[in-house]
Amino acid sequence: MRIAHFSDLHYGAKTLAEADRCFAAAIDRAAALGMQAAVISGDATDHALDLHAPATARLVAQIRRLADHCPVLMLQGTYSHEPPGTLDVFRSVGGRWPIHVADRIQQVALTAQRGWAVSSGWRFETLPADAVALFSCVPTVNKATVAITVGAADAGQAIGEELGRLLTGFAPTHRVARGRGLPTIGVSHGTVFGCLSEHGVPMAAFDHEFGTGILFAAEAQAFLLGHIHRHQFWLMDGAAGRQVIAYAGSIGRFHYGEEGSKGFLLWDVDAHAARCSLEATPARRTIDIVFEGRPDLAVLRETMAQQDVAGASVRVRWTVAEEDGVAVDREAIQRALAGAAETKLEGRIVPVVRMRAAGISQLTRLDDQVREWARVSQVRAEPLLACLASLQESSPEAIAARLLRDPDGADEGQRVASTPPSSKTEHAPEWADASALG
Ligand SMILES: [Mn+2]
Repeated sequence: MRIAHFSDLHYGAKTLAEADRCFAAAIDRAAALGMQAAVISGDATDHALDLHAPATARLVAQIRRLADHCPVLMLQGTYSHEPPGTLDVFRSVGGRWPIHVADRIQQVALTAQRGWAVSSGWRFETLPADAVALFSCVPTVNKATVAITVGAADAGQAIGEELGRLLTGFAPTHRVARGRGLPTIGVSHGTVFGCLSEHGVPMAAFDHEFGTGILFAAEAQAFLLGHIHRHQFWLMDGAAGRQVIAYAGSIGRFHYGEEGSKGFLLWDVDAHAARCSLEATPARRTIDIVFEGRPDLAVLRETMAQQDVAGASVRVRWTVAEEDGVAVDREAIQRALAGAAETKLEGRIVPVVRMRAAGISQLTRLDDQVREWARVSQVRAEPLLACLASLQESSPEAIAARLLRDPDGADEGQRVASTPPSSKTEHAPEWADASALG
């Protein structure tokens, strides 16, 4: 079975042009490639949309167009992007083929008549006789609901354990389906432990929803994921054949600094194997130019001359000391960026907190800057460096947990974190501003 997997469309007021250009192209391409079913794995919208918003009309029109090509399955995504109830309207949209909205844990069979048959409970007790493919749907888990039941501190772990049980519980139905020669497909929206964000940051906190182990344990051939905006995949060859887990990534490039291609996934899934390939969308190109200090117009012009600027979105960032702030010529920067489709100028002004620390901005390492600031401010650097190290090495949760466990007897670095670096009160405002050092 050939399945088109779209994710994280993020239709919204500001994202409309990018989302709609990319999604429209993706639908055309997927239709040309002969998709037999379409899955949207969450975050169809970027925020709550009014009915009269242009983004609503465009999204509904595109989903309708998709449903004229093949059956569509839409999964509930992150609540802040897609508030509960957002997808209800698509149940009434119609089309040549049906649109199914999965906003609870359930299994859905695609039938020989190209309809959707839905399990009444969390899984089928008996697989429908006319099923041609089995989809197991795990929409966004509402952590707040779980926290009310088991307490906030245990919610993350409880969700992990329950999801593990749930996914393992799907395995017998997947084995039955496989025995009948049917492709089995998991669909979910969440964070896989250790995956890479679109900015290249590994997601390695311990409150993430899944490890790849529990996803593979569902014994679905394919696991279609949404939430992380960067395409990536995991493979395993085991008793259930070749299993593949993959994020489609977002349909377009919604932020500066996002790495990698954008697109949708074309999946080929049968009872024993799955494979997927990324089909690129015409996502916008972004160029990021960063100055430590005042933007140098000559350097800027030179950089722009080396880039293919036409049609690109260009962001220029700089950091200047408060006293130099007025001297940045935004008009001149805009002129240097002529030809760009969109420009964004972000100046950051560092308050005057280090009157006698001339040259601190030339220090590239943050710990060197802290040492220099401490020297100038005549405070001890060690406790601050300990704080810095713990910020770099520990997760916010681990630091908070340590402080809660031992609020005043903790090590020196933690004590300093909650009090100004000196008993002299005149240092307090400086400390408050010291966060701007970096
Ligand atoms: Mn998203």
